[in-house]
Amino acid sequence: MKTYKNFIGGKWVSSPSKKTFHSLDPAIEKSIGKFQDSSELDIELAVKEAEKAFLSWSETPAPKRAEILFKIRDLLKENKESLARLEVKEMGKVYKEALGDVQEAIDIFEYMAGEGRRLFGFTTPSELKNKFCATIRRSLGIVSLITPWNFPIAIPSWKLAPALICGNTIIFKPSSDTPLCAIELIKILNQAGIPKGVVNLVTGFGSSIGTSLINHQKIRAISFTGSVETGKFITKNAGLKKISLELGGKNAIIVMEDANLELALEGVLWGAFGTTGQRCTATSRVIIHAKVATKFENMLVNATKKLKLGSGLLKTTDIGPLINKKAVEKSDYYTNLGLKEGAKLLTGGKPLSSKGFFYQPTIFTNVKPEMRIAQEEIFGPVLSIIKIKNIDEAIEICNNIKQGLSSSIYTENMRYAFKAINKIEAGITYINSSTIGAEIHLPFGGVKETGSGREAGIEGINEFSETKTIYIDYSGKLQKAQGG
Ligand code: UN1
Repeated sequence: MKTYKNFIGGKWVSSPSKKTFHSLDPAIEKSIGKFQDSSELDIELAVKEAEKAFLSWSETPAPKRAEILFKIRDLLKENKESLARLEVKEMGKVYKEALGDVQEAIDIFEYMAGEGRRLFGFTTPSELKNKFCATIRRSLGIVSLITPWNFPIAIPSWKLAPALICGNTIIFKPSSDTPLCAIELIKILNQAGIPKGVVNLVTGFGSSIGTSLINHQKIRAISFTGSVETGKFITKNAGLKKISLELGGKNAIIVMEDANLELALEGVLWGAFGTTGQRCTATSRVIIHAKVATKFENMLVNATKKLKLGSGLLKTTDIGPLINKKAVEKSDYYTNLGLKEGAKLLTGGKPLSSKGFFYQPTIFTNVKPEMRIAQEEIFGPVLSIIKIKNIDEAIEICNNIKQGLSSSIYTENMRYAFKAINKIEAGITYINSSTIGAEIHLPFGGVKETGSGREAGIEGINEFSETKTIYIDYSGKLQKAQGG
């Protein structure tokens, strides 16, 4: 069994903790390698290296930094299939989706490399004569990137690419469920020529290194994707650091009485059961007009029963395993809870008895909006159907949750669509498309307990740079703004 190391200061090193942990293939419950169970000492070391590397990296002209990012894009392209296969092995998603995950990484490195020749500030007139006003962007310093397992190549890349183009140095802690994907990604960054100390990878658990990653005095910003619970912990413990948090959702698809039901069916299947329901953007509620509910439920149950569970490497597989045993227990817990709460189980509701962390795609109907299965994020293939009588009720129920990441409405009615755009409390609203499928050049993030900040697109640049305002007075005399 191979033991993998941390990457600190340009070298692969073992943790002084001398402890390791395993990463499992969730389809067969077998270890794929041993990884450093790091301690605070590793973070200390990584911060030192990141600090040493900062001056030279932040002073490297952004178009030069971009050349390395373009190289990373090229290497990701070259290694797309092998990275995708590794993702299937370590995380379980089906191969086609894994290819999409790597493609998202390719896209964001390309986009952010392009930013190397932009990183725009702006100029604006002064209220005074002979005075020039502008803004520039500056690097933040050392940033901490803490990433989940569900997009083990894409989400780290969403954070690494903008952090790098903005000239920051990085401490990167990937999920303890997908350390090997992170290691392979870092190998590519290293091969592309990222200077030593600029990106430091430390594997391990939030329980042992999370706190120092969050409150280390030298770390200037934290970008985290994961649970609400950890998000709240970060907010409490980070002090005055710049924080960006993406904490998931309880995303709904609204299906109105005039919707194209075939289209809505495809959107619901993809949103609820794609990636085995393990996306922050996954569809976990269908809010449907009572007039079409029974018809749609029949269509949905028939289609769901045809979905095949299995290894993500098999062409015949529609749904891969969940990430680990705990995730299976969580889906099962919510299924039992749904039954207790009085919802009606239409299909699924059980783990598979074979090896691997598989759970049947599960659909409940007659769900009341306030039931816990309709309120709490399950992060598994468990879907709740709620019936409504009109658009206002649909939007009210859609909004009556703690989080607000993604949302969707299927309708042919422009008035319904614009009402959804204006009234739904979420960072993303799709019209006639599922709740998943964000593109990297648009901002990604949410409202309420989904957290703060926006990743990707130009707003990703804002997360990893700070603005300096410049006033240049060339009048040769003291001019007073606001007249004195
Ligand atoms: C996530 O689940 O955290 O929009 C990210 C999507 C993907 C990204 C999901 N492009 O579903």
